[in-house]
Parts: sequence; C-alpha cells; structure tokens
Amino acid sequence: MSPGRLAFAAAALALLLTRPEPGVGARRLTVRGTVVLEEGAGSAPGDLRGAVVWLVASGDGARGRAPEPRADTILMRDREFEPHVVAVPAGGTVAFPNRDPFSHNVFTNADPGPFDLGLYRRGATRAASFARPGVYPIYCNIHSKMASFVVAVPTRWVARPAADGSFAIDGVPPGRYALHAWHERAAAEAVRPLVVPGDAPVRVALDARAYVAAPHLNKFGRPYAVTRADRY
Ligand SMILES: [Cu+2]
Repeated sequence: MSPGRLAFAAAALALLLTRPEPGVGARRLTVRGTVVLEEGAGSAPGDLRGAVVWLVASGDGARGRAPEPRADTILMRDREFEPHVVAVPAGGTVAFPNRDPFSHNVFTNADPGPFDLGLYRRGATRAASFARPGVYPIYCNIHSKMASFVVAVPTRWVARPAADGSFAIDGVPPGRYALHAWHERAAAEAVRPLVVPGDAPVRVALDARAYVAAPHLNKFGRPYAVTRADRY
C-alpha cells in the first residue's frame, strides 16, 4: 500500500472526538466517520456526496430541543435540479426557483407529504415545507429526467459526506445515539448505535448491490408521455 493510500485508509477509519468547543454551555463534540456504499461487481466506486448522515438521540435526555426550522434552495437550471440532494431538519422549507427559459412543475408523491407546486415560469420561485421526517423524491411533471431528493431528518445533527465518504457532525452532546445513513441507491437506510464520546471507528455501510435505475411515474401516477419537451 502506498503512503498516500495508507494515509487515506487511516483517515477514513479514524473516529476523532475533538475537545469541546470553547464557550459556555454543555460539552459539544464532533463525530467523524466514513460512509461506504457497497456496489455491485463492476460498478465504479460511488461519489458519496449524495449521501446523508444524521444522529438521533436514543438514551436518557433524548428529549432535546426541536431542531430550528431551516430554509434551503434547489435551483432548476438546464432541466436539472441543483443540488441533487438536500437534507433539512423536519419542519424546514425548500424553495425551487426556476432559472430555465421554460416552465417546470415540481411535485412529489412521497408518503410523508405529497405536494404539487404547479407549472411556473422562469424567474418564479415556489416553495414547499417538509413537516414530517422522511425521504421525498422530487420530480418535474414535464421533464421526466429531472430528479432530486429532500431528506427531512428529525434532528439538528445532520451532515453530508465528502466524495470519499468522510463526514463530520458538529455540536453533539455526549450521550447515546442512533447513527443513520441514506443514499438514493441503497436498498435501505443504515442504522447503527453510537455512543458519544466513543473510541471505535464510525463506519457505516450502505448496500447498493441490488440497485437498478428505474423510471419514475408522473404526478398522476402514470408513465410520462414522450413529448418534444422531454427530449434531451
Ligand atoms: Cu421541468
């Protein structure tokens, strides 16, 4: 193993619990770890920036303050949603500005909270709120290839990994947690117990071996018609 690979492996496996942040209040720690996406044979190693990791308190004192509602944005530009994945504490809002010179129709049929923002033009912005935790696949009813995900989490401790899967969740009080990880290609969310501070490396594996890309349905639950607007 080359020194570079060795350094990477060491960094990837490290669980570093830093000293508490200076200042008033209870002790706060940073939980570091790595998300690994197990893919089928022959698949190139995935870019983990599309994953989401979060902590849910499970021990005594789990009744913390509710996370602050937060507003985020997913742009529509060149018939794509940017970014592809957004994580918000449940109760947060996401705005969908249209930057294309034609109309889009943002919708989701996700169980936790379906919505349909209707058709709107360039320059217009409509927003949706994500009151209940869950994964909301977001689509456009005009352009079948537009897809993004809003992951609404019941916690303030949420992070997005770097491309190599490494992540850091800041501001975590000592205690017992469930560490959750999600990726759109994984068959199921990964969940593992975690004690903070702890001394074991945090490594979360997501199983994407059974993933098959499949077309989604339009807002009426029917296949998309092939139209001029949908040719890319
Ligand atoms: Cu569209």
